[in-house]
Amino acid sequence: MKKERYLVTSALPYANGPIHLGHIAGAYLPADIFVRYQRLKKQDVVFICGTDEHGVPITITAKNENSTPQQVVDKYYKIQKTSFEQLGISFDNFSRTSYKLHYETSQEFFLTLYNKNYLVEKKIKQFYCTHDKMFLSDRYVEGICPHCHTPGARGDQCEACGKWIEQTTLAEPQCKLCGNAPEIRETKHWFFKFGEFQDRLKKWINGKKDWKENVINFCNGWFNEGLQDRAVTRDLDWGVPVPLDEANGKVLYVWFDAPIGYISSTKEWAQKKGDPDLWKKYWMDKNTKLIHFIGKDNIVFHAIFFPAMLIGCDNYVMPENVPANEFLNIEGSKLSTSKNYAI
Ligand code: B3M
Ligand code: ZN
Repeated sequence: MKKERYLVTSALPYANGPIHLGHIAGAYLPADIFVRYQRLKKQDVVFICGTDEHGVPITITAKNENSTPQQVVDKYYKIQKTSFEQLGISFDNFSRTSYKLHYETSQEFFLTLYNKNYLVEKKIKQFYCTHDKMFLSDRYVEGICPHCHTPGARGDQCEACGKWIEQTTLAEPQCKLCGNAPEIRETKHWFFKFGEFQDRLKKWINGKKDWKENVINFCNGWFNEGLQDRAVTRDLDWGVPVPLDEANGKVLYVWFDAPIGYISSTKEWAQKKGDPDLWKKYWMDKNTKLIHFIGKDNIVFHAIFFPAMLIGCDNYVMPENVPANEFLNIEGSKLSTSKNYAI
């Protein structure tokens, strides 16, 4: 019998705290069960993971712990890796998005999309904190969600309704660092033209018969509203530098570089095996079944955002499935590292 080839990924945990039971139940244990089953069936399986070491969750933790982002990720990478080993989660490779190989892979990806005209430069308005002297990307600002009106919505996404937020539409915005109301200033960013991929994505997802209903419904909600251009760069001093001369001081949005981490981790695995090109068989041969195990808060990134990037770059396989699991609640509340509510 011909072997089936699987590339299985578990969401890359932010290296901003120890992993908790919610992570394990959502993205790691189910993936590990699936992988072990396929291995027993003698299928060709590679199980990929690693720490997500960029973005505001890391820089905010650094501020809170009075240390640097580098110290934070070094500390939690070790703690998380050890936890996964002790739990017996059987990754074939556990990498880090701060590795040079990942920087190169992400920058190459950005340039490919840029050269194909899928990225456009735009001047936009962003919140700026005059006290902390910085633009308030993503989680640096919180306010009232313009869609569902829940307080505590972040500058990139509202956890309550799951919608993406154009940060200047938040009501009563507050800087997460000092609590002051930010002012609005102009800055320049690169936007990925998601709209161009809507028809292909919609057709692709709605042709899936074995995906979880919650995932398909969630995606259709996005398509009904219409996919919009989204900024994939940020004004931050921690992250993968944008590989353009005129982007001095800007970095890639963490949700742009993080999923590419699956590719760089597979590259690292291939290098360790002594066959550096082996990763291509898993990412570029259409017979591969790519499966992303995630928690349900990451659906849009894995079923829409990353697949659009993959289509934009050509010759990559598309996910075969995106099993997204529900949150594990304790006493009615979701476990969360950033809210410090976890076991
Ligand atoms: N680090 C979010 C999370 O831990 C994010 C996942 C990245 S997967 C590419 O929920
Ligand atoms: Zn501030």
